[in-house]
Amino acid sequence: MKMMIAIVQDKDSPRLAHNLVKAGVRATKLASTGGFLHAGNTTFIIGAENEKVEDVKEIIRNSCRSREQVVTPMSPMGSQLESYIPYPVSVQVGGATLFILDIEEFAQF
Ligand code: 2BA
Repeated sequence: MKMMIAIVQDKDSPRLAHNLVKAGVRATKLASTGGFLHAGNTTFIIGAENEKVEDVKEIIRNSCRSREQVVTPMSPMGSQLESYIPYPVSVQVGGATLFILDIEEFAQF
């Protein structure tokens, strides 16, 4: 069994949740925050049998889109505010960031 941890954009979260339920895949959704953009995103925790992992990857791939996001960087520490001009920069966010871990034991009581 594997633990799949998928970090996705909030906009893709309802579609991914729907597609997982439709495929009979069990998942837990957590509200999370990206460390770089400080924007909300959604983390899915999915316990999947080994033979289901590729199917789940496909569902995640098909449910999530990559998007451009424009951010204005925060002022660098110690800089003179009057000389700091924050230029917006564009970053490419997601599809999905996926971690797959081995599960030593799975139990439900
Ligand atoms: P954030 O940390 O808010 O990052 C949003 C996007 O900003 C990233 O998209 C990437 O394009 C850019 N970015 C992040 N850190 C950067 C840096 N140090 N310099 C320049 N650009 C940077 P994604 O790579 O698609 O990541 C989307 C979200 O997935 C991240 O939101 C974070 O919540 C999570 N994530 C990505 N890689 C991770 C990792 N190695 N470990 C844990 N979480 C990760």
